[in-house]
Amino acid sequence: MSELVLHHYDFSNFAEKVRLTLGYKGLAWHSVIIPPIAPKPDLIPLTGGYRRTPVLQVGADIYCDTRLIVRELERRAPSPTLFAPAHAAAADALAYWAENRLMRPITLYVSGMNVDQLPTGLQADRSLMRGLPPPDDLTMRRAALRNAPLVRTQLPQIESMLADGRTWLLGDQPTVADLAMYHPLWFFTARTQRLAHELHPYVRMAQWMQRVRAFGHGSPAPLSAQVALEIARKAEPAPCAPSSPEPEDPGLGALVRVRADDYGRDAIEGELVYLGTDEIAVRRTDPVVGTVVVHFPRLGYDLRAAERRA
Ligand SMILES: N[C@@H](CCC(=O)N[C@@H](CS)C(=O)NCC(=O)O)C(=O)O
Repeated sequence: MSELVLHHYDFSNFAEKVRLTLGYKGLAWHSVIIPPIAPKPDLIPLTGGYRRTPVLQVGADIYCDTRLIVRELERRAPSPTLFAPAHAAAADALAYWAENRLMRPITLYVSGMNVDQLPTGLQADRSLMRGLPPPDDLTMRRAALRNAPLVRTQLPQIESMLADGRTWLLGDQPTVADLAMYHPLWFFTARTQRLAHELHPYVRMAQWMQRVRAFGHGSPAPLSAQVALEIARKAEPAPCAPSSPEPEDPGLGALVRVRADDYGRDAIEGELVYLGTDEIAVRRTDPVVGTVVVHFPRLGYDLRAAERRA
């Protein structure tokens, strides 16, 4: 398998989802530590503007968003699977719930209760990323208190999903839902133990979290950002599989703009080179890394034709 390079930082919970996938599949990978806040001068030449974390690089192919990254790892290392056909669709739906309705209140609760522990500038950066003014500590504290009940409403739901003694959320095999549900809960105590008591009543959940944690992170080896850029510069993007566009899609070869539909909405422009049922790929040429292909999931991203500049 070509070398896997993960661009990430330690306290990113979405990165934890991918690190655990690498562990579950027993993979060796290279670890590039990126800054947790913008600017990210050694990441943007690869992605063309996408700044969220994590990003997977394989030579001159760049995969954005964990929804696609985990599936790409599955494609390259199918066994053991996280997408057993009988459960894949339900797992996807559960993952969406976990990473949106569950995740957002947890983030606001945990961040607001740990304001004194946050790296300088983190909150201002995150607000900017969502088009909001930077909050002061009191505003963050209020948001934490508003969101605590929303978290407490949902934790028993997870416990009840495990109530029949099942090993994994959807039965006897791990799926992507286990990883997507785990990482927001991991975030609870990733920085401090201050809110650990919120998880204490949930015994089955604790045992299940222990099983997910046991996947480990595979075999990471540190890599400098400069070497990662050099790897991209020297590599050619892999040839694209045949596309399966919808009639409404921009034509292959068109100049397109792709951006996240929720937050971190920086636009990436390039030539549309692949469209699958749930993947978009654009080719771009960058002064630092040359030609790369940047891959996004379809769901969660806005794809449209871009104006050709004169
Ligand atoms: N849908 C994205 C969400 C990724 C995400 O929000 N990651 C957070 C870190 S956990 C982030 O990008 N924060 C801003 C940053 O790292 O610049 C995914 O699944 O990868």
